[in-house]
Amino acid sequence: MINYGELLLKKEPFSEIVIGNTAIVRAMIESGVRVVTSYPGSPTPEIATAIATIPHDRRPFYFEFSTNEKVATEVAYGASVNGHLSCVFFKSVGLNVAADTFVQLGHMNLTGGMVIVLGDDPGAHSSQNEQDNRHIARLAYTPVLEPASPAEIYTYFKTAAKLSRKNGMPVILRLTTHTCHQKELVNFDGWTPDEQDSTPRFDRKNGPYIPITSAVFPMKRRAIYRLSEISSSNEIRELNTLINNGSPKGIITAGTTFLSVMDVLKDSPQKPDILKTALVYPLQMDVIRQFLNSHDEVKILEELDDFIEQAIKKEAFDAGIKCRITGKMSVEDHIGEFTPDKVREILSRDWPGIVKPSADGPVTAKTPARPPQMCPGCGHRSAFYAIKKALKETDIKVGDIGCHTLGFLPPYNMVELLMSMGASTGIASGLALFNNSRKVVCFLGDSTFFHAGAAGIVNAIFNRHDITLILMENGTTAMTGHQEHPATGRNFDEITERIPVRQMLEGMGVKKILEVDTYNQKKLTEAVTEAVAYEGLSVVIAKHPCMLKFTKAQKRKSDAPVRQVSVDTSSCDRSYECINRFACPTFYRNSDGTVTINKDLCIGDGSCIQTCPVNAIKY
Ligand SMILES: Cc1ncc(C[n+]2csc(CCOP(=O)(O)OP(=O)(O)O)c2C)c(N)n1
Repeated sequence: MINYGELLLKKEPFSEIVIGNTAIVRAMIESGVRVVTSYPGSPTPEIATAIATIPHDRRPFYFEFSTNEKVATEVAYGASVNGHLSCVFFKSVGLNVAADTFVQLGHMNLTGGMVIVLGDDPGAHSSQNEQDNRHIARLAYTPVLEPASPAEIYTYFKTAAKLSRKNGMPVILRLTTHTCHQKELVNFDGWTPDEQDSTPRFDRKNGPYIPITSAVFPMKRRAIYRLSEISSSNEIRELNTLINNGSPKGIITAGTTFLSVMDVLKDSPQKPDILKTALVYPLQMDVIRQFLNSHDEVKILEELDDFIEQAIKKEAFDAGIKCRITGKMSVEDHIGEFTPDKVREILSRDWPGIVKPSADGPVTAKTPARPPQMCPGCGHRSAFYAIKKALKETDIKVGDIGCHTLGFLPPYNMVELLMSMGASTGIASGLALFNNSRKVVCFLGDSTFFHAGAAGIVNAIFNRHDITLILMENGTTAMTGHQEHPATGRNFDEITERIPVRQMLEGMGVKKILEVDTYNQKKLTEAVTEAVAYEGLSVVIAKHPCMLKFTKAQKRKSDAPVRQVSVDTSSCDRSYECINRFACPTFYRNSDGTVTINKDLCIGDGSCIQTCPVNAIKY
């Protein structure tokens, strides 16, 4: 097995097949990054997984999971203005949380430099939307580099770090789900460790660092000037790819779409020329103009919005360039990933003489659909099963982001509205206004409580909203891979002060708090009934450790076989409570109507035993 920790610290050059999220860590090390921060979110958490392979005492930089993306950005900013090269990484929608600080960064003088690694999610594999963060980068005057593969992630990061430090400006490295998770053989350079210099270099003379009235215009001017410095730099010019096939037609593209274009054109007899731009904001317009001027027709292929298309068309118009430029032609061109299938579909539609439609039609997934579901033994399942018994069909149920979002699934149907991390309490408060007949119940995970949930709870107390909050405390940030959070008693590297959820709630002034283990279903049903009847904000802490995390830890400790449940067919009355209402995937109904368990799935937690009306489930 590869020891990634040793590999990432190697002083000599080496080659290895790695995913993008691992390649980037070596780039951080070689660039001399001193401070790295994050809040977990797909597709980037494996960057932290790679960091964790390096022993804490040998790690050349400091790393923390901060409480949310905004705080993570602020910690990285503080380190940068203290003279240390820093990096923050998070998922697409994390930028919305960080935005208040992020939008300001381009205006500041980041003396140490700062790379912002954004994991965008075309295809919305694990996000509530496909937001194209190039728009937000533009709003914040922040340059964006977009690599297509792990090898490019590695080189682009190093260039981003260098340019950021040189220009005192943040640089975004925009990754997507597929660049993060793709595997490729990457040739890594050697690395000479720096002296670990801890001299704080913050000097207000490098400012202004107080963006008020008189400072705002000069700061904005400087941001715009620095943007053009970065966009005209030779370092970035060297990252562009130009493929000259001697064609009057050309394609301008970026990121992983480039790989799809290459794939589709493999069997095309008349290959157009291709320009892959490394910098997607701002564009290197001299390079673009030259490409347009040397072609009769140029097609712009980019995932999600017509972002570079608009900039290129404006440039061509202003410069009076005669080349015909086409980009997005339909709504569907703005939606989903630009996989080879999708690029073939577009090119065969727009350039039928060059690309033929696939003879077999679009390749459809051959694997059976696998909808998301809670794990066997999940405490959230037990909670939803019990809570459903306490609520009326007409009660309004507001969900939040996390594994417990899956409570929206049948048979529970316990989530009817969902928005963004920490939003449930605020939304519930709004639903409780001018509402004299329907109770409002909302759910919140423990990591999300610290991330963005607390403010909504304080608001509910402050403004006397009549809602019930069910805090689903499973002792981890489960959905993104079991990261620690402030109530777990550990940070990324060490034991730390625990910040208990209950004490926080008491400190905020919540008067009605009930706490129940979700495996005690009867007690939880009673607690929720009592909480819903209470006037004002009531909180039920529905707690049970994440069983996936727990069983993994158990397996590490011992290989002893886990006990499992079985169904006594002689006493089973075939009411199918375990399948139809508890819905643990372990149970299945045979063709003869009997119920058995899937031994590959059952973890022996026994939370199902109490659901059987005739006690037919036994260890
Ligand atoms: C702004 C934002 N940041 C990060 C994420 C990624 N994310 C999705 S679920 C989740 C964890 C939620 O943890 P918790 O609230 O404890 O619920 P659990 O999954 O443990 O039930 C995170 C970090 C996101 N969706 N949005």
